[in-house]
Parts: sequence; structure tokens; C-alpha cells
Amino acid sequence: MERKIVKEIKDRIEKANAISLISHERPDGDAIGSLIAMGLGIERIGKKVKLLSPDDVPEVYRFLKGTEKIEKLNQLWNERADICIFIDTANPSRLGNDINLKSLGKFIINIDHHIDNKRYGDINFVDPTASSTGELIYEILSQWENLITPEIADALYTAIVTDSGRFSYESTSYKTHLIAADLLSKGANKTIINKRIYEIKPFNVLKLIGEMLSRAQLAFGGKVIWSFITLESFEKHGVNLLDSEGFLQFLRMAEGIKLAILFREIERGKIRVSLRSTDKETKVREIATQFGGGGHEMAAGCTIEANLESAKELLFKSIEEKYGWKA
Ligand SMILES: [Mn+2]
Repeated sequence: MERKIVKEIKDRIEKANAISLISHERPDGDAIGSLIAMGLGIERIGKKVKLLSPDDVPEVYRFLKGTEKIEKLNQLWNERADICIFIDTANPSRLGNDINLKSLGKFIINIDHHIDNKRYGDINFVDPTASSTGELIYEILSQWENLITPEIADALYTAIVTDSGRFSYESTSYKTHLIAADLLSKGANKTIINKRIYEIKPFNVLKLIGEMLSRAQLAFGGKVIWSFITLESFEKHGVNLLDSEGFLQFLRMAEGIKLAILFREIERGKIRVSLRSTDKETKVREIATQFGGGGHEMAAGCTIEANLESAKELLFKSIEEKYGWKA
């Protein structure tokens, strides 16, 4: 059951010479895995390819082959590719700086699974039913025979396992498992991937997680768990903001809660808010959107320009209004 749009993307790639691939700021496993899988794949069919990211690759994903090919995208970037493919990026503003789309590529292909994707591409392959953009990249790369090497399989498996919450979130489907099974048959090393991403943490990272957990509080009669990390804490433990992307999963384990919130101070007066709900009735995307952010129905984020205390107050007010919960 091949989709027409997938075939169209294949044709476009085959006709191009130089292709750039880009994913969003503060990259997660789906962004990195999808980016390098697509990059290694396109390289194998003999195209010139650039892999770009506005931020560095978080330490935890550096074991993946291909991450060393990722270059930093900044305002000085001035190479215009034949095609620029945006990966896992709902809105070009998620590149973090003012970059003109058309200066990156003559033709834009947008591949994503966010429901709020802005459809800014010349081709938009957006499927919110997919657990991860990795699933969509798999669909594209599968059109070429024997293209998926063990390295590509590792990258795609990482994208899928991280964005599906190890095959546990609502978006995990029968298809997700079929794809993962096929990736294992193509050489994905699930043992190493799970170990590197979930079982091993540097000691300083563990200490920061501990600090975040010890500061955690319940609110709204136990429906919400929240905590925060200040700039000082990041500094004290020597942890980079980029290496704290997955921390919310630990708060979300609290029994009985509907919503977990993590406030991280990314700069003085600028707070990154990450939201994750535990059931599909508690939709968080709209809350993030109110503050100029976005994401998925059950996992979203936004950035609030305020200090920690006011950011929390603003967000709690919006929760009270949206769900009718009483603080
Ligand atoms: Mn994703």
C-alpha cells in the first residue's frame, strides 16, 4: 500500500543533485535518527547530501553512526541545495533563528508527524498517525531495494523507540511494530540502542535528575506533577540543556497524575516549558499553542519569556481555564 506522495518524494530525490536535510532545534531521538537515516540513505543512492541542525547532537545519540556528519545550521549558512528536506519540523520557526526557507533549497519537502504542521513545503508528507517521523522516513527509504543498512536501521529504530516512548505512547500502532520488526531484521541493534539511551546515564546527569525529582511538587489536587531546573543547576552539575531533553519522562511516572510539567531556565528570563499528559483526554497541545509553542496532543512545549515563578503562574492559570481544575 504505497502512498502516492512517497513515490513523488522518491522521484524528486532521484532528479536532484545536491540535497540538504534539516531538523529542529534542541533535537530529540526522532530528529537525529530520522536526519541521519535519510542522510545515509540518500548518500547511498549517490547524491551530495548535507545534514544540518541548529543545535549540537545531544551526547546520548552520539553513538549512532552518521551523527558526525551533522553540521551546524546558523545564519551564515548560504548553500542553496536543489532540494531541502525538513524533518520532524512542524514549523520553520523551530529552526530557532531567522532563516529564509528558499535560501536553503530551491524546492522544499516537509516530512513530519506533528498535527500542527504548517504545511510550508512544496511537498508536504505529514502524517499525524505516525508514532514518529522515523516511520515516514522508513516508508520513503524502503522504496529503494536493499537501501537500509544496519547503520540506517539503527538510526530509524532510535527515532521510533524514542518518539513512541519505547512503544508505549498512544501513537504506537500495529504498523510501528511491523516497521520495528523489519528494522531488526535489517540489523538494528536494539540492545545497544536501549542501553545507550535508557540504561546508562553519566553520574552528573543522574544527580541533576535527582535534584529535579527532589524539587517536584504535586498541584491541582494531585493531577499535576511539576518541577524545574534553573541555570545554576545546569551549571552546578555540568549538564547541557540539550542533554536534559528526556527528563520529563521521570516526572511522568508519578502515580495518579494526569499531567507532568518541567520548567527549564534556558536563559535568564526565558523558560522552556515541556508538557506531557498521561491520557488522551488531557490534551496539552492547545496550552502550548497559547504561548506560541506546539507539538502533539499528549506531548508539547513552549517557551515563555518570564522568570520561573511567573512562567509557572501563567501556565497554571491556563491549565485552570482549560481543564477547570482547581489549584
Ligand atoms: Mn517526532
